[in-house]
Amino acid sequence: MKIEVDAERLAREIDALAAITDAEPPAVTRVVFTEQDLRARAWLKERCSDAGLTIREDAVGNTFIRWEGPRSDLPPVATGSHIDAIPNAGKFDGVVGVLGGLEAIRALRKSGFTPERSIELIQFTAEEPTRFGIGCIGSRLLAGVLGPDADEQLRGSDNETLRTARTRTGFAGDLASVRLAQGYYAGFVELHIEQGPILEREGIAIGIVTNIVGPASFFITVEGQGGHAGGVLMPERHDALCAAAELIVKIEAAALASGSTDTVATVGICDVHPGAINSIPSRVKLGVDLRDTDGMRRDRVMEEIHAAGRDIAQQRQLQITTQMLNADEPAASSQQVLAAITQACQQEGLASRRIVARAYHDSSFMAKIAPMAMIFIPCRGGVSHRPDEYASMEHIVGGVKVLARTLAELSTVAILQSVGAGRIDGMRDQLQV
Ligand code: HGY
Ligand code: MN
Ligand code: MN
Repeated sequence: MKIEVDAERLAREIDALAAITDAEPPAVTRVVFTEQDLRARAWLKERCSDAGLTIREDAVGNTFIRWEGPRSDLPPVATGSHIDAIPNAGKFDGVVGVLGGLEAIRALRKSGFTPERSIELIQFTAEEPTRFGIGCIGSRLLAGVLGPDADEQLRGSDNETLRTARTRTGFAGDLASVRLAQGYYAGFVELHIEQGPILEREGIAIGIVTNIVGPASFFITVEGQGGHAGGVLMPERHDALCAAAELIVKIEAAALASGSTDTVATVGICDVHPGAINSIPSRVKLGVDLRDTDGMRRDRVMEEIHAAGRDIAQQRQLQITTQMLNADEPAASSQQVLAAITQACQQEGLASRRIVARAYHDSSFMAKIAPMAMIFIPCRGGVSHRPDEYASMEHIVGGVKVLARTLAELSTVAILQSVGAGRIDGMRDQLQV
């Protein structure tokens, strides 16, 4: 089967989508449920109906674009990613997986391939945490990691609940209806830029993702005593920012001392109150992001951070409290999907290597209900979440071809019914490549 990708059209589509932004190009800002998000969704749906695919949206705006196969009695296979973008981001994060997924379907149709199982492309709502404080809301709800109570529990930065925001933008219905059962999909594979430097540094075209880190995020609030920057002498102070600064260094030290470079910790938010140059900070809110491929090790580091907070609170006579946002398990890829991706790389003659995903993805949650794996392509300098994020069309086309072949393989009934049979074992042998 020869897979031909229309690289020009795909490049035009990536640029057209990037132009739907709340930021000055080349930066992309497209926060969920904003006008730009809705414009981008409408634009995507138009491209998908032009391609002759059927479209359905669920109560939170996850969008399901389906290529119907004759065996509608069997669970479909799926691919997908996100088109929302954090402020001042690039144009490839998530988009490569959505537009690349659409192109993979178009290329398969053009090659004359007909799937036995249906193939579905999913555009997930709110992969980024920008508006509601946690990411992957659409895929968490779909996989049952979040329940319908998220409607009232999740509040946006503008204090709007998820229910108000989604219904205001036209996504009505009971949030419980978003949930898909275990086994709803026979397999899920996501194409994404690596958002790290390894593939480019090693000159390798495809990363076959074996596992995705487990993300945790939480707010730490330090409540001290404010006062006049001149009138309060140093020994009498309970300066919230000095305490926070001490804790930030302890957070970094805890991650560095975990025993593995797979542990990463970031304090990405530091809100200082009242934020006046001549006023002692009375309150500081820190936003902490802590990840690891090993959930136990991550939780151990998290406990060390909480203990450091308790010590600092005691020494400096102030309050330190924590509000957990999420602490998700790492996700492991399915051998079956990994074998299909490996075979696809060989058929396309593309060098590949196994790799860990250090960003989280919708695949992290799709792994809860379906055999999952991811396909990474290199991005320049490993840069992401910045306007200079860049992936070459050569690498994008390579990723789309591997995705197309993987979907073709997974949509073949035999492969999924022969799990454990010779065919999978044969592919598993190749996996040792
Ligand atoms: O933060 C992440 O890992 C993802 O890009 N939302
Ligand atoms: Mn991202
Ligand atoms: Mn992403």
